[in-house]
Amino acid sequence: VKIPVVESVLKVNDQIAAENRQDLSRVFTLNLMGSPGCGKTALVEATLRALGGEIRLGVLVGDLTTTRDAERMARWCDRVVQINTGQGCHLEARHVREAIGRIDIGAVDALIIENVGNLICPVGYDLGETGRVGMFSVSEGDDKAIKHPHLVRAANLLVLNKVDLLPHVPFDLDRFRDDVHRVAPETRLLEVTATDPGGEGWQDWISFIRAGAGRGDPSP
Ligand SMILES: Nc1nc2c(ncn2[C@@H]2O[C@H](COP(=O)(O)OP(=O)(O)O)[C@@H](O)[C@H]2O)c(=O)[nH]1
Ligand SMILES: [Mg+2]
Repeated sequence: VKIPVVESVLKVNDQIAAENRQDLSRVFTLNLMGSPGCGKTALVEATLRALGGEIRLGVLVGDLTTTRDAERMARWCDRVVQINTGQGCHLEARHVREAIGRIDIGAVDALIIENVGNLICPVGYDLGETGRVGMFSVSEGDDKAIKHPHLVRAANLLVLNKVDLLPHVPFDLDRFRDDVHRVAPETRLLEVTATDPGGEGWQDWISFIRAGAGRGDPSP
């Protein structure tokens, strides 16, 4: 007897991600993952403000139901697509596939995908991105990196946001840095304030995007 087997969701996802990767071969595509409220949209907004006149940027943003984030970002960029996932706690490659069909992807050098706010579910789904950015913020507490090692390990770059709040919240920065280093010794950690950009971490973020723009391959 031949028993029918349903292909795994992840296998199908990987196939679609490979198609995305092909279509995005000249687009520096970042999959931005972090908890709800860590400042993902704020980081994207500040990036659009800083680089919008210089680099052709596009944004995809995943959210359960609203278009609030897309509205915030559309103030700075014409190429914004909102993806509503309904009950889904993460973006999948098929969402990105559909969304890149809605913008003139040939006119985009760098694409930021704000994933659904979640530190766990998005990690398992390849979207066809060039690189993954893991984001935390100081108001979440200094234990979040060590408690989410899969995200930390999966990320090509880590961002710690809201460092302006360090004087006001209990957050042991050395401990956080040590934890990150222990889990992913090679991965850079940029410390930023998305709502008041400036300083070394912010400059490194801007340089990272400038260096990648127009390249969809992760090699240097
Ligand atoms: N103090 C401070 N607040 C921030 C910073 N970045 C974002 N926020 C605030 O944190 C809240 C959540 O930000 P948002 O960008 O919506 O986070 P998202 O859910 O990850 O997209 C908003 O009220 C932002 O104004 C920051 O660097 N410092
Ligand atoms: Mg957001």
